[in-house]
Amino acid sequence: MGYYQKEIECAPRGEIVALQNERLLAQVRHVWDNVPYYRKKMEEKNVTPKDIASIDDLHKLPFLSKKDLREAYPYGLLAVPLADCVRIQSTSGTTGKRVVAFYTQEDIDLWEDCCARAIMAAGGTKEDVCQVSYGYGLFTGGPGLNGGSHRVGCLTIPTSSGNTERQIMFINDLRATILCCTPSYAAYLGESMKEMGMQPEDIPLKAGIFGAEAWSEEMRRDIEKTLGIKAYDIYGLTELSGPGVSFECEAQQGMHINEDHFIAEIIDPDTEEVLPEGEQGELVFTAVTKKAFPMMRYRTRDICVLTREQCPCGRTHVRMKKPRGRSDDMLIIRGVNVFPSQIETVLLNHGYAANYQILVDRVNNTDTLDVHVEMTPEMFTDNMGEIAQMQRKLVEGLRSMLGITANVTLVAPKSITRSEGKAVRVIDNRKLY
Ligand code: DLL
Repeated sequence: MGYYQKEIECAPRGEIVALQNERLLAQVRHVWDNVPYYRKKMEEKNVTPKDIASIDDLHKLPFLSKKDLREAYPYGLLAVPLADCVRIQSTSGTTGKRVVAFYTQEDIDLWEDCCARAIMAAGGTKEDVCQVSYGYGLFTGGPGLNGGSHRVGCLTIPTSSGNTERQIMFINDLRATILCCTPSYAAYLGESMKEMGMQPEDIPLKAGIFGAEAWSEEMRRDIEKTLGIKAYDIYGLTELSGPGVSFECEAQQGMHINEDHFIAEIIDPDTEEVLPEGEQGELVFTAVTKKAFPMMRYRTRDICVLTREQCPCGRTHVRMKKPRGRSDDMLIIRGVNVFPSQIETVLLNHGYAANYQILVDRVNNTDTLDVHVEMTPEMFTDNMGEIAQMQRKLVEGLRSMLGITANVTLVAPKSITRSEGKAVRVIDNRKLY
C-alpha cells in the first residue's frame, strides 16, 4: 500500500516531536495574538505563551469545548481576518447553534492532504475511480474526501449521498474501485446490490473509506463480505477540519492520527487530568497547523484509547482505537450529529412540555429515530386529523433543526413514565460499541 507523504507519515518519533514542539509554540503565539476569547481563558489560568516551551507543557493550556464554540459563535474564535478565509463547513451544535468552522486556502490544502493520506493508505492511486457518497455541502465528508481524491489523482465521482439507484449505476458503469461514505450507507448499498442479484465478485469496488459514525467490527466484516472489499475506518470532526484527523492503514488496528497537524491527549472527562498512554478516556486535540480556526485542547467528547505500539505498515504516528462512546449525550443518527437538547428546543418552541422520549434503533443497517411526545392537557384532543396535523408540524420543525426526518408520535398527557431520578430521555437500542 502506498503513502501520500511517506517522509512525514513514517518519520522517526524524534522528528515528529521536534516538529510538534515548533508548531505548537507558533500556534500558541498565533492564538494569543489573534483570538481574544482564548487569550482571556489563558489569562484566567495564568498562562502566557512564555510558559509553553514544548508539548510537555500542553497540559497547562485551557480546554475548548462545544460550549465555547456556542459562546463565541460565529466569529469569536476566528484567528485570521475574514478576508483570508475562503470557506466554512458546519455541523450541529448542542442547541440551535451550529458549529461553524472557517478555513483559509492553506487550511483546506492541509485538510485535503490528510484525506489523501487516508485514500492512499486504503490502496488508492491515480489509477483508481473514487466515488464520494458522503454528503456534500455544509457537512465535511463530501468536500474533504473529494479534495483528497483529487490530490491522489483518482477519477472522482462526486455523487454525494442518497439516490441509491444512481449510486449503484455509477459504481457499475464507471467501474468505481473506492467507495467513501458512512458505514451505514455502505451496508445499505451492499444490501441493495445483493437484492439486485449482484455477487461480491461482480462489484468493481476494492476498498471503502467509512466513518463519521461508530461502527462495529461485525459491521465491518458484513460490509467487506457483501461488497467484496476491504473496509477502512476514517475519523474526524468539523472543528478540526473534518475527515482525515486519523485513518486506518491495511493493518486495520486503529487509526493513525496525523500528528504533524493534530496533537492528541487522553484525559479523564471528570477530573480533566491527562491519562497515561493505553488508558481509556476522552480524546483531546490541539490543531497546530490550522490558521483560521485553531482549536487548542479541544474536547472531542469521544471516548478512546491511544497506542504507540509499532504498526506493521511502517507509519509512526500514534493510533487511536475505534471510539467507544461519548462523554456527552450526542447521538449520531444516519451520520448526522443530534443532541437531545436540540429536540427539546423544538418541542418547547411548539408549545409542548419537556415530557418526551427519544428512541433510536438500527433496522436493516439504517438508523431510525422516533420521538414520543406528550400533548399538554390544553392541547389534548382525540381528533385524529388534528393529531396528525400537530405531528406533521413537529416533524417539519425537527427536520429543519436536525436536518433529518424523525417519526413523531403524540401521546396522551402523563402517559410517558416519570423517572424518580434523572429522566431517561434517550433509549438507544443500536449496538454500536
Ligand atoms: O463526521 C467528519 C467525518 C466525515 C469523519 C466523514 C469521517 C468521515 P462531525 O459531523 O463534526 O464530523 O462529527 C464528528 O463524529 O466527534 C465522532 O463522535 C463521530 N465520528 C467521526 N468519525 C468517526 C468514526 C464528521 N470513524 C463526530 N468512528 C466525532 C466513530 C466517528 N465515530
